[in-house]
Amino acid sequence: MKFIDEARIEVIAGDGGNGCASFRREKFRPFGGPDGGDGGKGGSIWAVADRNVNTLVDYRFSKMHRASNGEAGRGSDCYGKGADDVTLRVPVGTLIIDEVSGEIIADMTEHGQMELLAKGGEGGWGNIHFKTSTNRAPRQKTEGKEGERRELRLELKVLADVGLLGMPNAGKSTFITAVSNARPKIADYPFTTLHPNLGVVRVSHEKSFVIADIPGLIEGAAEGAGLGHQFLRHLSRTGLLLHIVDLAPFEATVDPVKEAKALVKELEKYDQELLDKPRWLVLNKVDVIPAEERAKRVKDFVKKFGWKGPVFEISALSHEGTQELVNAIYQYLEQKRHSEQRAEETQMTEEARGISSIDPDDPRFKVLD
Ligand SMILES: Nc1nc2c(ncn2[C@@H]2O[C@H](COP(=O)(O)OP(=O)(O)OP(=O)(O)O)[C@@H](O)[C@H]2O)c(=O)[nH]1
Ligand SMILES: [Mg+2]
Repeated sequence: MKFIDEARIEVIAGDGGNGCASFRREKFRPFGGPDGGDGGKGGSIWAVADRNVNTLVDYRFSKMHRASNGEAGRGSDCYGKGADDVTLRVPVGTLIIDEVSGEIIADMTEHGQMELLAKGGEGGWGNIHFKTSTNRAPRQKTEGKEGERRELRLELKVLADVGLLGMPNAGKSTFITAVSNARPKIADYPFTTLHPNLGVVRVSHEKSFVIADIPGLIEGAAEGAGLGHQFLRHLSRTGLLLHIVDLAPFEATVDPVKEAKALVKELEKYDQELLDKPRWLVLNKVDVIPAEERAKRVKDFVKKFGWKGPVFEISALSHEGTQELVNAIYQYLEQKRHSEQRAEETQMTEEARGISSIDPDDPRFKVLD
């Protein structure tokens, strides 16, 4: 499932420094010529596509991006210093649109691609440039030009990195609300969530991922019970599934282990590939379990469920343990991304060397006796 991550920003390039009008004043040189230097250029603002940035979430926190002004020129032939450019790193796939004209300024399709968003103003000229044979003492100078300023909309189509699985009321929507910008409806009745919701989780600066909350699954979903299981298709492109379990069901007759097993069965019926995806167990609602019982309840559950993978204990409501889970997810996704990148690079070098392009059955490569 794709959704559009969006941010609105303002970019303001620096103004150019003014040129200077001044004259050489030195002892024993009564009529020193003009020596006013040029102003420096204002800083420009650039966008660069970076595959290590995943979402636009950082741009919701910092909306205004400014480059410094160039320094003014001074006497004694001093040129003003140009200001540094500012570079904004955006995810590969970001579309940059002028908010006022609606014009697409850039489509950042490739890692490393650089585009100018706002040009810094040129510096003004100092009076040293205006000296002519007839005017040996010019007083002219020009002002620095204003830097460009633009309001921009950034758009990025994103796919979910992580999918939430669980029975109705397990706390999936409460969890995505606790950790992301998504605000789905939360209620204590089953099937509150009717459509998938995506949320962006910001771990820290330039570190973020996307999570999908889907409707709850119940036993018999494959046969159409509850809302069915067609929503599982939204999780097919995710890299990690979180199986959220209500460890403290309100009704005493409900057995969390039985429910968790039923969910895995439904997953199996839907698609072996989804079942084989990396899956972590997230035991939710630990806030309602008395502290002294917690460890035993968790241990019993894991044992009866026969679970060997990673386990997290959280309270989506009080946020206990949610940050640790978010950090672990980010680390996991990051490692995965790096190994995929490495594999891609190795493949590319092998292709360049012609290794993988040689097919032993290709008649062109047959050795002739
Ligand atoms: N005490 C406690 N209650 C929680 C916690 N997480 C969720 N709840 C409550 O459980 C109920 C169900 O939460 P939801 O987040 O709507 O559950 P869901 O898994 O999204 O449910 P569906 O959308 O129906 O599949 C709500 O009343 C929540 O307030 C928790 O950690 N502790
Ligand atoms: Mg929900």
